[in-house]
Amino acid sequence: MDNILIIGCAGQIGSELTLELRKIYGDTHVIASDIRQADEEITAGGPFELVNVLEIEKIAAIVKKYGITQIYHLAAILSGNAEKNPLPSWDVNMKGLLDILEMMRELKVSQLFWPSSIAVFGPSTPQKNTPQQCIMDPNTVYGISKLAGERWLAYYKKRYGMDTRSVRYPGLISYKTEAGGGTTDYAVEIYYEAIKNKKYVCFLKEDTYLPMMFMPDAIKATIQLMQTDIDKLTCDDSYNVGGMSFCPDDVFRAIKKHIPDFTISYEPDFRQAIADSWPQSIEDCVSQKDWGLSYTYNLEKMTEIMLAEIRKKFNK
Ligand code: NAD
Ligand code: AKB
Repeated sequence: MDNILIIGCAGQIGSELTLELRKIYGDTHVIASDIRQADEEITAGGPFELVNVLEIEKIAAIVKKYGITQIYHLAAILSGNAEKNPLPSWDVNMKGLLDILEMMRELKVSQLFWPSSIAVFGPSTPQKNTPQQCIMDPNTVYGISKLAGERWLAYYKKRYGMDTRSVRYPGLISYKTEAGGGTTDYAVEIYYEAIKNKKYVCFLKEDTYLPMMFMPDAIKATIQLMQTDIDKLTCDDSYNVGGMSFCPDDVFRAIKKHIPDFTISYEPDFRQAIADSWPQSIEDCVSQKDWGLSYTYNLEKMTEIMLAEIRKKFNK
């Protein structure tokens, strides 16, 4: 029986992935952890530990206490926040990962999921249908940490035979938990502002295309990759995952079909340069072939669900 540790369970992905994994593996077999308190749904639904990923001895003690066999390491500082505080962010993103890899090797924990990002790509990368293998020259502290992290995953796999798995998530959109300080956050905020104030000031330009994905598709993909027979996995660093590609104006128009008096204005900030260095769309045929990546949601379906769920939250 697998015992799973999630590090960073209170965030945008962790708050949904934890609940999904508990449905599959059982509440007591999925240990949630974060540096901050998580929602009651998580803390009351199964084991929860308050811990900083940089305190590796404490994480090792948790691993021994629960007989952990798999780790989902989600704790990170995302692109926008990392640019405000580069060196401390590098520590969380990079030292955090290396300590986990080394601790897993020593304690013989077999399987790791660690997410990478479209941020591994940079200005010299082909921007449309970005392939699995191509030039990667990230110019943000977050992107550099993700690219280095991918290489460390491949290193531990090759050198120590560890089962490390990863996907390059695009921007993720969800209604359960706020987005965590990234460049793609506008695509979450816009739905909240549409419901709350019927207007939104966007920090990216209207025609900034980025790869995006609705959270249920991301959770399904993550679990599918982790459950695939290791012999089928040909990629030793991180798999491309494409999802949709849209720009702020596309989301605005999709929302306007439901809220005709919704308005938008544009005040691009420092995140525009980050977005401009990232791909507009991603090619993910290797993921489709190796582990059956597929999608259920497009912009229209996602918009209907986002608006309905946020309305419920705010009784609007
Ligand atoms: P998030 O910021 O919402 O959540 C991260 C969680 O990690 C937070 O709950 C935070 O409290 C926790 N954390 C931060 N520092 C910590 C520390 N020192 N010790 C323990 N916990 C700590 O981020 P997310 O969107 O859930 O992203 C999770 C992972 O997925 C990250 O690695 C991120 O880079 C990656 N990713 C996310 C997206 C996206 O659009 N959400 C896209 C690509 C990749
Ligand atoms: C961010 O914008 O930083 C994240 C990501 C795409 O990695 N959402």
